[in-house]
Amino acid sequence: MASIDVCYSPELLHLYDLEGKAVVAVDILRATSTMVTAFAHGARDIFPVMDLEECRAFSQKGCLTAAERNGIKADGFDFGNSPFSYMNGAVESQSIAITTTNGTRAIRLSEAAEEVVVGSFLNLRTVASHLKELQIDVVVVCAGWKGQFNLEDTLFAGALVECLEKSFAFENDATLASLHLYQAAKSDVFSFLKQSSHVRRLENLGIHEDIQFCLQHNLYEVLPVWRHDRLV
Ligand code: 3SL
Repeated sequence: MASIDVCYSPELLHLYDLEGKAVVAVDILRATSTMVTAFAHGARDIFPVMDLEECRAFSQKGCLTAAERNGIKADGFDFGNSPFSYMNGAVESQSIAITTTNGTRAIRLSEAAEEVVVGSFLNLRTVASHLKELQIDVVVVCAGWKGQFNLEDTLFAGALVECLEKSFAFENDATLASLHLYQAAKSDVFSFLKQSSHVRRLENLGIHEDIQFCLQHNLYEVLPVWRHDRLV
């Protein structure tokens, strides 16, 4: 039986061997939720990059560009990191280059895996079905915040473990803890996260709707997958 494991921060990835495994990269607030939303609204492909200048250069190649640092849209880019910006038809059939504080980093640092998919509550069921079919070992890579643990990505990991618990083995405490945390939170994930650091950070920036939006389960059926140099 294939196994599922949870890595709470990209800084811990050196402890994991990703070879031959599937990674689910997750940044619930908000990068991977936003990418899933962009694909659901017709984006052709997404180039997640780690650096602002590298991202900016994609505009020369005909891409839309998006950048966020510390929750704020960076100057000179087409979009920030709010899922609502990607819903008005602007990304239909477009290529987008995006850089965010933590989420794009989690994706790019997972490239050694056999397959990298982008997960969020918005496409939870689709991710789970795909992994059940794939039947290879899975590592959920939580983006965290600047190397530190965060609650929202861990809750997603627990939700995914709950979906897969009958078909995947799990042995380590990180996986078990994420499952228990999600089971404690799932009746009202929003309230559970009220005190969490990134929810407070976003609320201090006046960002409220994005939080509720990103916590919705199974709104979309898209599955962004890493292919060569981009998500498709
Ligand atoms: O860290 C990230 O990648 C972002 O998702 C953070 S924010 O929600 O845009 O502030």
